[in-house]
Order: sequence, then structure tokens, then C-alpha cells
Amino acid sequence: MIRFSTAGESHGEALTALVSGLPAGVPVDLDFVNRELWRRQQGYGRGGRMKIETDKAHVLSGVRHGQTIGAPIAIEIVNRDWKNWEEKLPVGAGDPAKHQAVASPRPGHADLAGALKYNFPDARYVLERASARETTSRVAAGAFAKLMLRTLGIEVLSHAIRVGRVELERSAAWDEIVAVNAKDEVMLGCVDPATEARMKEEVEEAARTGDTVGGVFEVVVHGVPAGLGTYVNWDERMDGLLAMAVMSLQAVKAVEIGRGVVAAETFGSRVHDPIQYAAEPNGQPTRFTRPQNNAGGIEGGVSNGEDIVVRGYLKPISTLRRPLESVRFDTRASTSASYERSDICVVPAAGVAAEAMVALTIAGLAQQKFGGDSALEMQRNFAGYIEQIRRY
Ligand code: EPS
Repeated sequence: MIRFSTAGESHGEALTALVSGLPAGVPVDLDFVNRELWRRQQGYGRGGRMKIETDKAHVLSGVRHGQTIGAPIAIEIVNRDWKNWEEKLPVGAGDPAKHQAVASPRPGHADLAGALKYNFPDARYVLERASARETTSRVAAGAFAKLMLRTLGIEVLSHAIRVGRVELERSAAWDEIVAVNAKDEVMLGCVDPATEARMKEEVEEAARTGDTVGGVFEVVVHGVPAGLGTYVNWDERMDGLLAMAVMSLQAVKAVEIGRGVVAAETFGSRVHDPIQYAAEPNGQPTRFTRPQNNAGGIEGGVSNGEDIVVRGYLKPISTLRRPLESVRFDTRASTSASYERSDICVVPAAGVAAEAMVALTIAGLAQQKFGGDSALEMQRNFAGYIEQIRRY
């Protein structure tokens, strides 16, 4: 089983991730891991914090001579901002006068619910852990899941479908998604330049008015064979597992598999993907194919061999430069919500974090199905199954 957990606070010394269950012998490309961390920091509308941080993975265990050794992988990503917080957030008792209270909770953030739950006098410790900075750890862990999936020829990428009112009004081909993610300058991660320019205007409007803007990202998994996940038990269905993985990301408020939302408004005859059996034009062997992929590659909680498509719907970031009404924790007096700094739009960054969650989920299902303590054993089991499908 692949397991992972994260620890760390937004302004603490470091963020960490612990990943276990990957087979031994997976080649580890640290430049790839660090590029994933870089990608999470990009996008038009990111906040001031991204100018301070250059997230880099410091691998402490589980990797030797450039390969996994089957042992738990511990990763540390140092917070450069820590030097400004050492006295404000000490591990020891420190000087209470230096505590930097978050005096009035932000509507939409975990501030109020968290302070009530953990009995904190203000929201400082809440935001330290609730912050989306935690997704740095998830991206580091997800990069290792991607490296394992790569040995099976499976890839995971994302792109932006919507920013505020602006939507990509066509589907994106896999090659376009690869190309937009290969860029060294990230705008909003949309495959269509004209749509991306309009998305940028949406962010600019939010920036001008002290506001924030949400949107929709789409994660695509390419190269997954039919048969991962199962319908036999509710908690083993791939769509349910992916929904939880993506919904657990900060600011994600809805998850869609394939065209699930449109499907609810459409007749069945127009939604379901007809089944064909043909050779592909590129000379691939004859196989079951679909002229469209509204199901997003999953039927009955099982992958069906098409690309897996998961969309995440992001609410706008809850820290506003023109804050909403709130109440002081200490006096209960009406005031504005706290503001230090904030992102305006995080759609492409959230897409990268969702890729990590999807990669970890798919890697877990692949590990369950194909098993293997070494990459060699897993690849052999995988190849045997692919051959079985081919001969079906
Ligand atoms: C984030 C770092 C944070 C925020 C953001 C995500 O940095 P700071 O709080 O120091 O500005 O930019 O966090 C939130 C959106 C949030 O609500 O807390 C990051 O690295 O992604």
C-alpha cells in the first residue's frame, strides 16, 4: 500500500512529507521533483510569498544512488520565510509579546471554525496548518508517485478550464496539455492563448478591486489501462477515491469526473460514450475505443482504458485585500477580517497540487493491482496484465 502524510506549518521551519510503499528501484530524478515544486509556485495572480520561497526537496531517506530502496521516503522543504517568524512562532515558550495574533477571522477560511475547535484565542495556529502552503508537501510526495507511474508509462498533468467568468470552450488534446506544462513561463495554464488572455483580464480585475477569483482545473491521467479500481466495495471505487483526494485540497469545493455536471442536465443517449472496436490510426493494436470520453475514463468505479479526467472547482481565495465583515476574537467588536498578504488566483497551482493527489491515488491503485517490491517485479506484473487485456 502506498501511504503518505505531511507535516509542517506555513511559517514554520520546514514542510515535510513521508511516503511509504513505493517499490525499490524506481529511478529518482530530483530535478523533476524540484520542477514539480516550481510549477506549484507559478501562475499569474500568485502572492508575495512566492517571491520569498524557492521550494526545493531535501530528501532525507528512502533514496540511494538515485533510486528508491523500498524504505519510507522522508522529504523536507525549507521555508525561507522562517527567518522572519522564528521569534513569532518558536517551538519553545519564547516571548509571548512577540506572538502575531490573527485577530479577526476571515470568512471562508478555517480561522473561526479552527479557533473554536482547538480553543485558540486567535487564528494564528489555525492558518499556519490550514494554509494551502501545505500542498508543497503533497506535490513533493506526488512527484514520487509520478516517478513510479512513469515506469508503467502513466502520466498525470493538468490545465486550466476556467478562471472566474472565463471558460475554455473546447476540449484539450493530451499533446496540448503536455505543451502548456512544458513552458518555462506559466501564465494561467490554459491550452488556448486567446482564452488565457481573457483569463488574465479576470485576474487583473480582481487585483484592481482588492478581490480574489476562483476557477476550475482539469487533471488528466494518460496511459492507465482498463481495470484499476473496482465496483465491488464502495470504498474501492476509483471515482470515489479521486473525489476525496482532490476535494481534500484547500479551496476545492466541488469535484467532477469527466463531464459529470453536464451529464446531469442531458439525456443518456447523448452522455454515454459509445463502444467501438477498431485499430487506431497510429498503428496501435486493435482495441476497445470510444469516440468521446464523457465518462472521464471511469465506469462503475473502474478505469476503462480512456484518459482519466478529474475537474476541481476552486472557490476564490478567502484572504481579501478589501476584507469582508468580521468580529474581533478578543472584544467581539465588529471589524474587518485580518489581512497580511494574499494570492489573487491559484488555479494553475491548485491544478499541480491536484495532479499530486491524483498521482498518489492512481499509484496506490496500481500498487494494489500489480504489487511488487521492486520496480522490475511491478513492471513484469503490469506487462503481463497488459498482454492479458490485449489478448482478451
Ligand atoms: C501559500 C503560501 C501562503 C499563501 C497561500 C498559499 O503564504 P503566506 O500566508 O505567507 O502569504 O500565499 O495560502 C493561502 C492561500 C491561505 O489561505 O493560507 C503557498 O505556498 O501555496
